[in-house]
Amino acid sequence: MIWRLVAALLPLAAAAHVGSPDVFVEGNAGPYRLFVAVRPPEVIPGVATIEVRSADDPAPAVRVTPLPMTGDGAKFPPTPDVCARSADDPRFCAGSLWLMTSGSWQVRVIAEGPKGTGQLAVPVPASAQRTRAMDAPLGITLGALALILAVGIVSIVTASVREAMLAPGEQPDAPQIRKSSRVRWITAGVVAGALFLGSKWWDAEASAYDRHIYKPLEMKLGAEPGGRLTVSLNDPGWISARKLDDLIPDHNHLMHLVIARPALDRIWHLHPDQTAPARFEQQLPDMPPGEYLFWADIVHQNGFPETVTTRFTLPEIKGRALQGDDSTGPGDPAAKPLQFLDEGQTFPVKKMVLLRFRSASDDLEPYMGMPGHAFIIRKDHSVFAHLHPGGSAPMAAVALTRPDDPHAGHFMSVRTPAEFTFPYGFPSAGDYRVLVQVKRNGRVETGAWDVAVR
Ligand SMILES: [Cu+2]
Repeated sequence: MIWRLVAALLPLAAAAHVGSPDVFVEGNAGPYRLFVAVRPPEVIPGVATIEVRSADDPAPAVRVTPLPMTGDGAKFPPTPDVCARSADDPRFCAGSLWLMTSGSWQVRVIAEGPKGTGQLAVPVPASAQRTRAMDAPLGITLGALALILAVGIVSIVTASVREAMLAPGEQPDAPQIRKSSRVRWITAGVVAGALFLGSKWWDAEASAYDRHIYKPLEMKLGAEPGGRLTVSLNDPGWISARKLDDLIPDHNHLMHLVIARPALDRIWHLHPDQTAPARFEQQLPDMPPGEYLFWADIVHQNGFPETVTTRFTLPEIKGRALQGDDSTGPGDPAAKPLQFLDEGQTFPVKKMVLLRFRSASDDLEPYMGMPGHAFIIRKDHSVFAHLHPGGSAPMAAVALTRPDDPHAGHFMSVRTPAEFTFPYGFPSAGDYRVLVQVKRNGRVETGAWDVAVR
């Protein structure tokens, strides 16, 4: 239908995390410390916006350029665009970049200043998320204009047949009036036919476009009272490039499975083993019966991350104790392993912030190579994000942007500081729960805090 006029072409947003498409990264571009936010556009091809804050004073000049994560395109970055410095804050700049196709992208941030030049690559997954509907005023205006045009064509053709050959002041005779009335109906038919075919063409374009819209993977679960959980992933059909046999480990595991009770009072962070492509298995610990939320983080070979989510009711599980990197918490919500330095603060919507945590003692050990892992979950479960001190981009994707650096996938592997931060921007106003996991004396400890975003 003409009313379904689709305002734009290929909408786009990130698939990693749920309801949290923007990418936030803290890292070094050579000698400069940068905080970068990349906001993927709503349509593809579309414009991503990039915001860069520099920790250095004076701030380096920043330029940005997009390139595919892998393949030949990754070797030939286009000429970078200037990141325009803010008038009120010289350490902040903003820029925009076109992303032309769905897939795994990186934005290269180039900083240049008195200390030299450096680069930081930010992984950006791009996928069409929805069809943007035309807004009502524009639709009504265009519809009215189309109607005027259609009526205009019919009246002009009819009038020309009836009166074009007459001398001034002469009246058309009866046969001419009959002829013009026949022509009116024929013209109206032709115009209606053209409108109908135009509408069909529009629908065909719209449905071709719909096929590019991101369709999340589906997750089917099975659980036995003895604790065997089976996870199978299913592709409902999206771009042909999506495969399920191409997963790569992200901080040591092919899948990070987070299970939470709906009240978010307890989470389980598990790492199922892949038994066949798209098939995983996990031994659960003891768990009370009831409904649970599941989020599974995976990363494809090209660095494209996905979070698969579902709800599932477990029977009472009498399982085995957690092993390896698997963990659960908080055991006692009052006993927090860390101090949240921004506790009680109200956070802004979308703006990049640093969530700051400090350990009272200097005894934190790396947990899967990192000082801490954070899960940000909106209380209504519409947002789920898995963060690390380096940001919201998966470590596996970060590693792909630095193929020559064997440690790129790890924030740090030896010493863990007593204070660390998670860069993030809350996607919407609401109440969130922030869960942070650290390791101490060989045990994973989990803290939970409530955060208000307005
Ligand atoms: Cu993690």
